[in-house]
Amino acid sequence: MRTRLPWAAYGVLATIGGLGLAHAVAALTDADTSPVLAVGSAVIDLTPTPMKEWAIRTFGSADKLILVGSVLAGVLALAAVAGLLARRRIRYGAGLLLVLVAVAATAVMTRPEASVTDLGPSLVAAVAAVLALAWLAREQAGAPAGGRRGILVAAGVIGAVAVIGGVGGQLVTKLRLRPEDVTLPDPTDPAPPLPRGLDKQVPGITPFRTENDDFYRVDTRLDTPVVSSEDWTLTIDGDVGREVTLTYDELLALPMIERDITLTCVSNSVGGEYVGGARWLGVRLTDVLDLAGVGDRADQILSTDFDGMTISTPLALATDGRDAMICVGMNGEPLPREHGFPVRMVVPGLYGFISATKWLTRLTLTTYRDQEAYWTERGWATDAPIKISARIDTPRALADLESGDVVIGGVAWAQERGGIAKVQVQIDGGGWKDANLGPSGGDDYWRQWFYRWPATSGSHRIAARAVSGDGEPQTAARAEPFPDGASGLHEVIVDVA
Ligand SMILES: Nc1nc2c(c(=O)[nH]1)N[C@H]1C(S)=C(S)[C@@H](COP(=O)(O)O)O[C@H]1N2
Ligand SMILES: [Mo]
Repeated sequence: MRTRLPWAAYGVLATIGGLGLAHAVAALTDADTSPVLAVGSAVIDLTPTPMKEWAIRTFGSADKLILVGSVLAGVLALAAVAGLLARRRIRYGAGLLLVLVAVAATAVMTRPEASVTDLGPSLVAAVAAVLALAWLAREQAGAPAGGRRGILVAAGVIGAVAVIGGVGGQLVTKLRLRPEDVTLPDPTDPAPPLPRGLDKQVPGITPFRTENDDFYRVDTRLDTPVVSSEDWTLTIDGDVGREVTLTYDELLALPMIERDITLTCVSNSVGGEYVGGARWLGVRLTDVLDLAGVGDRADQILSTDFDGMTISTPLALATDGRDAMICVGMNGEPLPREHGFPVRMVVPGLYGFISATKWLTRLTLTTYRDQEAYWTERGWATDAPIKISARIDTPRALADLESGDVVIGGVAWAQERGGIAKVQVQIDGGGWKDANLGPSGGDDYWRQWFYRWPATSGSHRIAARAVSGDGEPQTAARAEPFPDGASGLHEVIVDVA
């Protein structure tokens, strides 16, 4: 036992050294090819949808951290085994390390837009880890005579490489993530000023406008892509009259519209956080499509991001007169990198997974029969309008309240259904009472609401429901997010003293 434990540690140390160095190389070249992240991304792509949904529900926004942590833990466990094998024969240990790197390299190369240079970090990891293990093994062999000094030096050097590589890689990535300095044009078709919401009046209510830093983020990536506006182009191809490619400056030269739109994720559970309201600046999608001239066979717009990830949007819905946009700005600033810099799509009324492509580079006019997008391959719906929904922001579930005047408040949305006409509140299964609505930010934007409740002591159940402007009530029928969005009423239980 005493002689084995150090060998397990050598395996782990050698692997950490290799990974640290690979992380630095990845940061200096292209941020997504770090071996651990590549394996994590592959796991995301290969995970069956129900399990992915379970992970999102259970871990919320920590899901990716937990994923990367698990991958790392698995790798280090195998690295310990590699160390133990190396005790018998260095070749065996090195062999297992090479198998690990081969798995990572496969994950790297199966990314849609992978190129041979993306293998750099994995190769560095392989060479560094094997050399490190060999060094430790040699010092260990000489240990009885030469004492422990040689091993300590080797371990120190390898540890330092791991730390410097890891921390250095993070610093370089941080630098690369700095926003680019671009100037956006003023909208030719501006949005009216957003009215003052209920933010001040109703403590605990969701702000009427979501700040960029607070805007939910949902995508399949483990890193934040760095796409430069100078290298960026948008190509419109497929069933078109002529293929068109636009540069960033050419896009900015087109007429700009500005709209307040509430974005929603299909993975949002009833009462969940994956929804946000922002002011978007961009070009009308139909203006861009018109440059190429859409043919008469296409029924979907297959959009592709810089890395080959695809999203499909029903052509008929995207071009039915709604304010579908190719966006460059969010809340008065260039798009943040997390939200798709330099250019993304936003289509009001459709869940993000069939409309809101970030880091957009291509629009292909095609058919659902001919081509499938990322989530279509995984069983999600192709037609997924956002479901009418009211959320209770305050009081929080299981809150302890004082009896007397309690203000219940939240937000509700019914994009492309005439907005919100009514929100109603129900206490303990009694009659539905109309809530007060905040000002309107337009039909594609959410609406704040509040209801004054004379709370009496005891445990109470509060429910809310919305009715859309075109007269459709929110359904109470419960559905999970898969395959076309959650439904049901948001309810919270509170305790009144
Ligand atoms: N390139 C790319 N775009 C994407 C995604 C993605 O995984 N990759 N996720 C989509 C989903 S599911 C949603 S809900 C929205 C979320 O946009 P946000 O992160 O800016 O809130 O982006 C969409 N655009
Ligand atoms: Mo989503």
